Amino acid sequence: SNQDQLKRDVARAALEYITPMLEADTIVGVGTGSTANFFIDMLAEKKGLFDGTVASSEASAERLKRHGIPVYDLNAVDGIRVYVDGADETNPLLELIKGGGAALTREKIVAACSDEFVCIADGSKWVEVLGNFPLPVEVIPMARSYVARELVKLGGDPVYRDGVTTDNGNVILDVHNMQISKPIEMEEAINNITGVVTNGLFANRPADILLLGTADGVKTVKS
Ligand code: DER
Repeated sequence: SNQDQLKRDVARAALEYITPMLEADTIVGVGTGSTANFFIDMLAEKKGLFDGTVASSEASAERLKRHGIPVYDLNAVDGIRVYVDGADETNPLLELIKGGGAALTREKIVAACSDEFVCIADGSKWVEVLGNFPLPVEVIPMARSYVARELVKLGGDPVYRDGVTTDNGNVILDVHNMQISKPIEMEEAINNITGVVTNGLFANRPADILLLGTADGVKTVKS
């Protein structure tokens, strides 16, 4: 589909952007989702030019290993030179909503550890105000109902993502109808709810650069 081609375009642009960074000891952080998968498949072209990767999900780790790309435990590496991952929404400040693929906790951890976060997205992810995409929140299972009630107090409409357990053994609430005009404050408010593990707002730590796939080519936006 045309959207798939835009995803390939930004994955290729990300590979070109990181190539000058690749040295024998370089660790690359790798995200989760369909756009990240195109990047993983292209990263295999550079195998041997860098040390290895840290993955933000078991699914991405498996895909990398199928290409013969080394995958390290985060605790085994000193740092991550660059993290490449998709997003469900991005605003002009490169504040993101992530978590569509239920990998938000490990994604946020890998992003936190990375020197530079490169977000790759097709143009449909670009919004002026975050919140049209339901905000994923990872929750300790026993706290699900309590957290849902607290999210309602914040103006949201939480929906349990039935049948989904995260790599960390937790559950996801997708919070609808949130007009997130103050992403940093909302991220902190949700983090303060007891039982919340992670929420999908990447605002306190936005992406450093966005490669946005459009019909007019790949646009580069810096935060
Ligand atoms: O779950 C995630 O955070 C993914 O990165 C998601 O935000 C993007 O997935 P996509 O590339 O399949 O649209």
